[in-house]
Amino acid sequence: MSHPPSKTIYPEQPSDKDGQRNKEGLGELPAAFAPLNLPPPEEYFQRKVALISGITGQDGSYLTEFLLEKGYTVHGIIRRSSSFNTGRLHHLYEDQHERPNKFHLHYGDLTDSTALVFLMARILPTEVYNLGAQSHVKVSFSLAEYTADVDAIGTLRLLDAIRTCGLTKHCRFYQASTSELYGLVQEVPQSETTPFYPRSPYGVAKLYAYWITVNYREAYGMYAVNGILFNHESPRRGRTFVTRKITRAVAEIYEKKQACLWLGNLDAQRDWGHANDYIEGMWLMLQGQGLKPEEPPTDFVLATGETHPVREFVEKAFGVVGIKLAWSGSGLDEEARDVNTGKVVVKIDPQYFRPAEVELLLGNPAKAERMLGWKRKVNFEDLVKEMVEADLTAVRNFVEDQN
Ligand code: NDP
Ligand code: GDR
Repeated sequence: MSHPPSKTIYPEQPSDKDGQRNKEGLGELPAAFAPLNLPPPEEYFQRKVALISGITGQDGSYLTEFLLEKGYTVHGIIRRSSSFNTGRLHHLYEDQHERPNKFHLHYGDLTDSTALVFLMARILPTEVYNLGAQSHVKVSFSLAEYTADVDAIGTLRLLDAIRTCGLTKHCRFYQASTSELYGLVQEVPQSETTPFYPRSPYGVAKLYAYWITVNYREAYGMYAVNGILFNHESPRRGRTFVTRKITRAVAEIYEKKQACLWLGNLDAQRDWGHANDYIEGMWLMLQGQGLKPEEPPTDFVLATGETHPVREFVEKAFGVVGIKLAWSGSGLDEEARDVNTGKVVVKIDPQYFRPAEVELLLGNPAKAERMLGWKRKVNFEDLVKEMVEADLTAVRNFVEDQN
């Protein structure tokens, strides 16, 4: 694939009153609309400055730690919220005395182009990680338009902010793409070449974001890549995602603070890895690892290559606190009892089912392993154990995180 020239032709200008084309016409302009007075890329890239959207989320917090460790200056975009939304970053803020001027938060929103352009021009990042999203699949059925605005058009806004500031050759762009693109899977396992078939407004919005990232790479020669990441979890996972909902409930049930865990589809299968492993993969994608100098950037799947049903996650999580389950019934009447006490600890609630479900995800990370030298480190059992143990500690210490 060859890169197009770095110049673009301005579109025809509207006719003037006499029906004549404006004689001054804009003619050929550089790809950037308002180039800042920037040094050439080689000099510019001496700095290591990251801009992260979605910094307050699970992945944003791990990525910030990772990049600060590597000596980056990290800027994050946070949304105005009437409640506290920086809990996952709190410990990094406390480190400020040890790393002065290395970590900065700015108000902004993926729905606000002006703010994005302003931040881009002020920060002049060398790497942009677009992790911001309405990321809950079930919620996207209720907030379909909003999800499209943030997840799809928000990605376009961020890419255009880079262009507007004349940074197309000066900054690298990571797009948080997702295994939800595969949806109704067209092959098993799924790789970079598997056709997409999204099954939710979230998946469809992310499909636009995927393609606009590819398009800007091809149209403007931008270093823009998609990381197609399969589910990744951690103790920092939001509590409405199934893994964290389960591990928190197991801890609460074990400590006798909750009676029963209510879930939806137990048969769905996911390729679950640890978020911290996936962060390194994101960064490697922006370093050009495995690419020859003349090769354009390329997209990668990050996955474990294993899949497990939700039911198995439930069993393993209860197993960590020594509770063995006995399942009975089927469909909406399925339930699980604690074998020792006979109490029902898992039941089904139809409100947690989705209008269209993604039944099976299983990723093939071979390309990332080969080109990036990336490999997940944490296995399924250790992931479940770490999450349950973290929730046990939190429940015992009355910690109510806001995740
Ligand atoms: P989270 O839901 O934990 O975090 C989402 C982040 O996006 C939060 O910081 C949130 O801010 C922010 N955000 C939401 N709406 C906006 C907006 N309008 N403008 C700016 N920021 C906004 O997600 P994860 O950390 O788990 O995921 C990170 C990214 O990776 C997301 O794009 C997700 O779709 C994608 N992804 C995640 C996978 C996973 O398994 N975790 C797998 C594949 C892709 P606030 O804290 O204020 O809500
Ligand atoms: P997912 O994650 O939709 O894969 O998206 P989630 O944990 O929400 O669901 C996984 C599977 O579990 C089933 N399920 C339930 N899900 C939730 N949330 N709550 C329940 O009570 C419940 N019961 C069963 C679901 O039906 C589903 O099949 C996540 C997000 O992080 C996305 O942003 C990301 O793109 C994908 O992972 C990869």
